[in-house]
Amino acid sequence: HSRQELQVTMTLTMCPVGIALPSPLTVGRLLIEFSSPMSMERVQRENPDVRQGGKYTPPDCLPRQKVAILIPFRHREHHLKYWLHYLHPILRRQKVAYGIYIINQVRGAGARGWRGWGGQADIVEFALQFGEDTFNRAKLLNVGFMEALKDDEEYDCFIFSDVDLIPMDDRNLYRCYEQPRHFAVGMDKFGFRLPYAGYFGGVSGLSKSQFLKINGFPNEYWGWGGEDDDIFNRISLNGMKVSRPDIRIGRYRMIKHERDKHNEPNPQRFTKIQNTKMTMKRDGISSLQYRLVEISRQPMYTNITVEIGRPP
Ligand code: UDH
Repeated sequence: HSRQELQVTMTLTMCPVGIALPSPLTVGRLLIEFSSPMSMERVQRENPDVRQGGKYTPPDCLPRQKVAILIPFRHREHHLKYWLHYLHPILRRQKVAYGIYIINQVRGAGARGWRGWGGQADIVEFALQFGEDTFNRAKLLNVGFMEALKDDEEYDCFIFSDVDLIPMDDRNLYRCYEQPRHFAVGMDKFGFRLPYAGYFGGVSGLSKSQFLKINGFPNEYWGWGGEDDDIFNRISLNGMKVSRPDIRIGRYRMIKHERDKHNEPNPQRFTKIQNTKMTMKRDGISSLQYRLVEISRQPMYTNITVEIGRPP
């Protein structure tokens, strides 16, 4: 640090821990809609203080936590634009230091061999999608945890968000808490209520030590469903409790969509979640294997492209 930098640092006070209501920082309930067209150029234009790779540090206070926001991803570019459009300004108002990571699942070398096989781009794209492997949300999030820490070892909080979920109230603070946090308590598709007491889906957050205590997330849930219940079990089995915002504040809008290809409901999920106690020690961040394909720093986010294999 130069002398000048040190002086600036010393005069800054810590960013606020929580939000005393009403707060001059947050605005409360937000209007969220997905009908006006959105472009990455607009998001960039409206967020000039976000640094390359989707990183931000509050300029006027010392942040208490460094938060990595991890989004499991495949073919949802349209949703991502809205997510970035809404979340960057919210996170800025919340005075968090953060980085956004998109964890993009791609198929291995076999599929890429189709490229150059000739013809039009859309045929190649069809071939790529047709030959795709089953999606695995929790394993992608484990990859995100590892890669975010490789990028910046100072991250001490990890927030895991689906790409299609937008908070409707900026008092729902994206940081880590004494206990693992479930943020998405009231989604529109569930009538703004928790669908069941142990629900941990959509958007959640764990500190680095909470995440390591549960051995991260399971790698063996291929396809849709069950992984969030397994994570809830891991939390309870390790003597922790889930914390949540007030139901009036933890409201979310989901961008409507059809079920994706290659993410069909996993029929094994009901039996698997009965066995978390046995599986969590061997299956998790300690057993994670993947092949990193590419890291690319975009203006509004960091893209981590990865091969995570396929179901046995
Ligand atoms: N995801 C992708 N690409 C995929 C599958 C999943 O990016 O192909 C990610 C994305 O971040 C998504 C998350 O994983 O938000 C969860 O997957 P999901 O949105 O499919 O799960 P959800 O429970 O929807 O929200 C299930 C399908 C509902 C179909 C309803 C038809 N009316």
